[in-house]
Amino acid sequence: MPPKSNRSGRYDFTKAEKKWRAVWQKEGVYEPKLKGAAGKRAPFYNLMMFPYPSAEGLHVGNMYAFTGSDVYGRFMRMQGRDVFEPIGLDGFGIHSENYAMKVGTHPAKQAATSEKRFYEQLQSIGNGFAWKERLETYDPEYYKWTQWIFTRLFKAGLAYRKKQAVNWCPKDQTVLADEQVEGGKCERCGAVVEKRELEQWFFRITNYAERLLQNTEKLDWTEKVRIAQRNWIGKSEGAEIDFRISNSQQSIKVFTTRPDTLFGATYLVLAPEHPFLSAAIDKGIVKNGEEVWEYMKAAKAKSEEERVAENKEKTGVEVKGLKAVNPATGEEIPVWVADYVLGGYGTGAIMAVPAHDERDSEFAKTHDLPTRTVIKEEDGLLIHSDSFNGLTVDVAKERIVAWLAEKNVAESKTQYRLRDWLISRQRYWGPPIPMIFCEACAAAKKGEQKNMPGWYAVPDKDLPVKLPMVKDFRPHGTGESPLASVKSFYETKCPACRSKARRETDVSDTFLDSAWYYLRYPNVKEKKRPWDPAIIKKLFPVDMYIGGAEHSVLHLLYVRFLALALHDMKLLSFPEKDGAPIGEPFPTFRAHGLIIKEGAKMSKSKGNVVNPDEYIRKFGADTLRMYLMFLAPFEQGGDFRDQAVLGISRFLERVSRFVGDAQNTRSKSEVEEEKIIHRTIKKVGEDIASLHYNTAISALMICLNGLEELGGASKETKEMFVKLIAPLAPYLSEELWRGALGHKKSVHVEAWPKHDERQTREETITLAVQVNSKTRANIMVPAGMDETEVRELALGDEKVRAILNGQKPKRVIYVPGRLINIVV
Ligand code: ANZ
Ligand code: ZN
Repeated sequence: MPPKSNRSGRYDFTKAEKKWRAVWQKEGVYEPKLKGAAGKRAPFYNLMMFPYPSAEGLHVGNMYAFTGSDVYGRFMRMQGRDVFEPIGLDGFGIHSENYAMKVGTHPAKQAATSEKRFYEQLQSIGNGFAWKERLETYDPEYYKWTQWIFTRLFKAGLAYRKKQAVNWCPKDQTVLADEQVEGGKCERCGAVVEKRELEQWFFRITNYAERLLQNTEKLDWTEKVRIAQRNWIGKSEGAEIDFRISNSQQSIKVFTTRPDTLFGATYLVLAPEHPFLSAAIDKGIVKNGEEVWEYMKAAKAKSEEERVAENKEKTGVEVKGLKAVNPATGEEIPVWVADYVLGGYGTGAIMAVPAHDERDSEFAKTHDLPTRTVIKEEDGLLIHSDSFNGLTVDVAKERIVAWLAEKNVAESKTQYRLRDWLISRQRYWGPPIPMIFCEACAAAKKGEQKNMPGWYAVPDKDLPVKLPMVKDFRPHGTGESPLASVKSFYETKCPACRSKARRETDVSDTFLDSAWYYLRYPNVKEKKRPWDPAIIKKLFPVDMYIGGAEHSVLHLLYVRFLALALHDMKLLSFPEKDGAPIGEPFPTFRAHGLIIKEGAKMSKSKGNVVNPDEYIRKFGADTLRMYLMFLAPFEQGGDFRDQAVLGISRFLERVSRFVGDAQNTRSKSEVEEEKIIHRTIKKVGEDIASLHYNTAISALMICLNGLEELGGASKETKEMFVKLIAPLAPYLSEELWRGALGHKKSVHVEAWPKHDERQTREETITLAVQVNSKTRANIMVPAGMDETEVRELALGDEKVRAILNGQKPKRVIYVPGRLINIVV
């Protein structure tokens, strides 16, 4: 619960906030000029990640992120830029659908309710949103183009179908997204999640792996997010090596980053998914087929995380009746199946080198398998490796691959961890995948893409494929989307031969909705095309993108992939900026921190969720905004403390009184006044530009203290001060600007004040503090400080006090500009 308000009634924020919101809207203060040539003001696209309308309405975490982004946007507007700061709702998807199910309503109905609530809240927080350009991903006007993008990716060969195992909850009888699986269990009911094989749509993001990786180096992004992307793409350079299976014509390819350790490969391990296994069992050449089969089945039901967990027991079964041949030594080595080898990475098979690989070593110990050291610990050179002995690892890597390549049993290979983007969701609340399958064309081997007989994209004129309103939107447990039981939906005609055909009934992943929303914002009025090339050229790439670090990978990679792909298809074109490669939508990205509540994570069960509405009602939006920004550096996040809100509330009251007071228009010292305000201008400007809002706010507090001590300030000083708080406290600043200070136009379109450099020069000097002529500390003091003050400072220094330990100084010698010596 927020503490009691301490408002004195001087500034009625509830009234003022309502009034200024209406005025801003009427005057179009936050509506930039999107069309036509850039006017006097260069455009600035200030983007924040849009929210998905969760159950509880706007969360204080959203508010924290939005305010931080808005402060920056307002600052840029005052720097003379024509700022575009849009907002919308990411309302399609599993989150929203699950919530609707939980409260027993239809997702479409719930969306309407959430929309109303969210927009009301978003209005109240005081952001400079361009309200005319808002969008909702579930609006057919929007998802028409989401579907259009899908069809373009399909036509470019970047969308394809493949069978893949999906998470299946046996209790809820539904497919789950990866995010809905926690520790191998269903997040809703706790049942152990199984795997099911389903035909699904994928986007070929892996085609872009190298470019995404290379480009990452040139983006001005929060470092940890860049690192996360690099790791997610996970480039590994190594080789594929063939191991022949003895007494057969077949061989198994392994992927290794350490071909230099080949002489130490003492057994081979196949992933339980490896196709060679089931084939060999079918042919009857596996002596313990039954046992291997059981193991394969059990392993496939486990989650990947579980399988690769470091401390996990390394289980496995020897595949009896099979032997592999180490191509370097010619030795026969055993073949095993083990779930620590993943089917979806590399070739799904490894050469095990227990002497030099941690996991292999554990496995070998557990199952009593041989180990051979091939790299000497002392000097790192090869041993037990024939003609390669004595080489360094790096040289050996190359030479061994070259040697095997000549015999045609190896080649260099670059491997990425990144997988293709799984688009299909067997759910209801999403945009239907705009594809049609025709049996007749499939039989005749016809289709839009050579390798996908029978498949056609829905023609543009038939978009959007509208999501039908169906009562029965819940997953049916068949592994199919609920749309698969809506005949009127799926029955259609083949776009090519007009025979009876069937629509795809899966919907697409929510991440597709959010992979292009930023392109649509300035184009929401376009009816006939997704975007106007002139607007794109003028406004893109986005100047500043702010959002959560939890989106380091999925969203932030998808969105980059899609922009690059659309560029390559010539469907999108915007210029390069700030050294970011062409087609990169976000040259600058900053991740904000997270808010906790009095040391604990906010959660409904703990009852400590901060509801912004209550604080806004009690203290006004400005107080909450400023408090949130004062907590900690924006990129770090911090701890929300109820009582601390009062401090900011009092500060804003003081600002209101000080600026509004018509009596105090003169200070005791104009010289001091100038110094104070110019230093503040400099400091606040630098801090806001680097998102250090907390220190900007403390500078404003120090400034007000100083001015109050001087007993007043000129109108000019007050005006400058009001401009400085404008990005942080948009309502109060406007009230003072147009009220007490008597201006007609909004403070938010004013130019940021310029500081006078001469006034800001800090004339400080460093003094050595000695105790009995031995230097014990250094202190910084203003150049003109008098001796008594310097003495006090020196004696108060912590280190000096520790040394004096209560002794009274006999004498203090002061050498101005150099040192102060305390004799005891
Ligand atoms: C032999 C070896 C010796 C390996 C050694 C490592 C160290 P990164 O860097 O992540 O790409 N590996 C290959 N495919 C795998 C799969 N499907 N599942 C589990 N592990 C797999 O890792 C590449 C290394 O991981 C490969 O190099 C392989 O083990 C293993 F001293 O081969 B190595
Ligand atoms: Zn057909």
